[in-house]
Amino acid sequence: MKIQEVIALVKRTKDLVENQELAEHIKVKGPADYVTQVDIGIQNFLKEELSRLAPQIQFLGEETGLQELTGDSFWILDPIDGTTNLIHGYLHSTVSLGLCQQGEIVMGIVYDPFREEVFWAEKGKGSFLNDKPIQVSKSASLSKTIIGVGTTPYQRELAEENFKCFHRVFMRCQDIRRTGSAAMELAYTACGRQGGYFEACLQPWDYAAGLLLVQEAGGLVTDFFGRPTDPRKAGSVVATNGLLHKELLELLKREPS
Ligand code: 2AM
Ligand code: CA
Repeated sequence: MKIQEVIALVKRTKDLVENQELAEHIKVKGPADYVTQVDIGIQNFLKEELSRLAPQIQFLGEETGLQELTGDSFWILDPIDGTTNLIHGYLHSTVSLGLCQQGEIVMGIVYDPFREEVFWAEKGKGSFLNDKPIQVSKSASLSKTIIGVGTTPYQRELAEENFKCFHRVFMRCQDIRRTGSAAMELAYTACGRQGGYFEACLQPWDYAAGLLLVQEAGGLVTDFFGRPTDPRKAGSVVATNGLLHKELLELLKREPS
């Protein structure tokens, strides 16, 4: 199976992502947590097509939730990362697909149909945006870069601590940004549009693909405590160009309660 075949499949979701009528068919999963007919349509389409392309690989998708996976090899799909944006026609949503083998992401694709941008990476082979290689930014200081933040909208009890972190980071960097799609934040970190990104309590499908994009573009991904990210588990994510990592982690230290 070649990554270009998988990319071709992922790009076939464009019409579904851009179908605003389907995006308005919404089901509430939890606080600030929604699913639309677009999410479900894309997941069904890719699940079926991927099993045709590679029948031996298992499947984990956001809309089926975390489950016991017995095999060594499985896809991790977020059919729409940035569902709230999709519902509002905000045009910042991505399809995120990773391939996990023996606990490691070996292939990652983040597709933004609104800008026709496909970010992709294979383990050991670098990261690309469409047909061009990409690298993380070269900024060695927060003061010279943008930092993306994520608000963990479904766990409002973390808001006070999160927003204290945003304040600390904002005072040190050029500016902060918030796209509403974790996969897009990671892709933008991989191609150097921003020096880094962080968010508490993400799920594997939010960051599986983006994690590899950042690593293969020369960057670093850990949790808030600097520990390596396990793509099979939920947790916090800090992604940077590597040079900014220590400075950013320092600002994310939780204050003693
Ligand atoms: P989603 O659009 O696929 O739901 C926004 O801060 C980021 O958090 C988005 O990438 C969003 O992904 C993700 N997110 C939203 N609800 C979530 C949940 N219940 N668990 C984990 N991630 C979630
Ligand atoms: Ca989603």
